[in-house]
Formats: sequence, structure tokens, C-alpha cells
Amino acid sequence: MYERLKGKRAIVTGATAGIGEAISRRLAGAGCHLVITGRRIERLEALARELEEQQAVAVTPLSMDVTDPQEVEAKLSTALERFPVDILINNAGLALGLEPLDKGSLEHWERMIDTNLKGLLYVSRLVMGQMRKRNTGHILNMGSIAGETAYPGGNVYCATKAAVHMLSDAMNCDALGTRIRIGTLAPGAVETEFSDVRFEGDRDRSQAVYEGYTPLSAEDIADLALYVLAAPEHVNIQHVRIMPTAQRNPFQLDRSGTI
Ligand code: NDP
Ligand code: 8X3
Repeated sequence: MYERLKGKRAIVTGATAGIGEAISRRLAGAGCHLVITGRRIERLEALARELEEQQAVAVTPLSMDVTDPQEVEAKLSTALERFPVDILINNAGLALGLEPLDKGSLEHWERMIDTNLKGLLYVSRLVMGQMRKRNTGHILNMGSIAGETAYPGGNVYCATKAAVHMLSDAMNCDALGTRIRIGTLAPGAVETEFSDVRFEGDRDRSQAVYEGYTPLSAEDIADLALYVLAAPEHVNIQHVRIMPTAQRNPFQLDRSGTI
């Protein structure tokens, strides 16, 4: 079924690590040409070199901070002129901190809102505009179970992901009458750099998140993304929730070490 992806052109945000990197690898493996983006250019360049060596695809690294609307406009518009895009993976995102709202950091809030919500908007506006002109395209937005069920200290992160879910539904409304498809993936615990970022390098705290059970891997999410993207053109998989078998919701997590 992944034959359908061969030769397509995809842009992945947040491709320097974790889920975005894994999706980039899977897309390249399926024969997609890529523009991979993120802030850490050296990681993008290394990944682009590796994928071009291994697969017969073109991979362009593009350093881009999604929180900067001018930078997104300038860099993405130029890239889109040369690269009419079939697939957009809106994956760049982060959580910062786990404090109750009244102890929250304004700087954390702004970075989460600017990245997870506004960054996704800046990128989508340009890409969806081009997709509408070409009357084709598939956008996958990275949501989270945090956008469906609130948990203590999740406040602003949960709110940004709930907004991503609602925005995906709204984008689907806006795409009525076109061949553009929009889907959201809502994962539970995936072991990536996510918790290192959230706890700002406190390894004891970040490692504790994944102790006592088998979390999802970035590759598990990439496999799901490819399944969604490779569906026939009349099939629009709008929302998928995925968790480790040991996890049933943010509060029910079996850490007995048996699953
Ligand atoms: P990682 O920390 O491993 O990767 C995050 C990616 O986002 C990096 O490539 C990073 O690139 C990029 N990014 C962060 N800020 C910016 C920015 N301002 N501009 C451009 N890129 C940025 O985490 P994950 O792979 O786990 O997270 C990917 C997505 O999945 C996020 O949206 C996250 O909320 C979501 N998610 C994660 C879950 C998990 O448990 N891990 C569960 C549910 C959802 P760079 O730093 O180089 O800019
Ligand atoms: C990441 C999953 O539950 O840590 O979105 O918020 S969670």
C-alpha cells in the first residue's frame, strides 16, 4: 500500500529528533522526496546525507524556527516554489515544565503556544494555500492524549494540544470541496527527547517518565503516520489515538514491569 507514497513530496517540521526524524526516515524509505526542518541544522544535514545515500530520494535540510513568522514566510515560500508539496507533517512541538498554573513560567507558556499552536498555523497557512491551488495534499498534525484529557501540571501544554485537535477539525471544514486531507495523531507516552526538553535536561526526571513499562517508540508513530498517509485518496483518517499497551489514559499506567 505504501506504493502510493512513491515520488510524493513531503515537508516534515521537527525532523531533528524523535517522531519527526522517524517519520522522515519512513517517508524516505517509501520513496518520498523531503524537505526536513528544525532549528538544529547540523542534525538536519546529517539526516539528509544519510537518507540520500540510502534511498533514491532528494532530501533538503531547511533550518527554520516555526515560532518566527517572518522566517517561516521567507524560507517556506522559497522552498515551496521549487517543491510543490503533497504531504505536510506538522510535528514540531514541545512541553516545558509541569507546574500548577499559578506557579507557571510565562516564558514556558509563550514558547509552547508559539511553537505548538502558532508555529503550526504559520506553516499550514502557506502549505495549505499551495495545496488548495493544486487541489491535492495531506496534512498530519501532531496532537496528543494531553489534548483530550487534562493532567496535573499539563495546563498550557494540554491546551495547545486541544487547540491542535480543534484546529485540525476546522482545517477539515475549510478543505471541504477539495482533495486536501487533514489528520491528527494523538499519541500517549513516546520515548524521545520530549521529556528531556520538558524537564530541561534533568535526566532523573525524564527517565522516570518511561520506567516500569514499554513506551511507544518514535518508529511506532512513524508506522502509524505512514498507514494514514498511504490510505486511498477517498479515505481521510481524521483522528487516531495511540498509546502503549501499558497505558490506558494519562492516569492509568501499569509500571509493574510486566507489559
Ligand atoms: P523531541 O523533543 O524528540 O522532538 C521535537 C522536535 O520539535 C525536534 O525536532 C525540535 O527540533 C522540534 N522543534 C521544537 N521547537 C521548535 C521550533 N521552535 N522550531 C522548529 N522546530 C522545533 O519530541 P517528540 O518527537 O516526542 O515530539 C514531536 C511532537 O510529538 C511534538 O509536537 C510533541 O508535542 C508530540 N507528542 C509527543 C509525545 C511524546 O510522548 N513524546 C506524545 C504526544 C505528542 P529543534 O530543537 O532542532 O528545533
Ligand atoms: C505527550 C504525552 O501525556 O506526556 O504529549 O503529555 S503526555
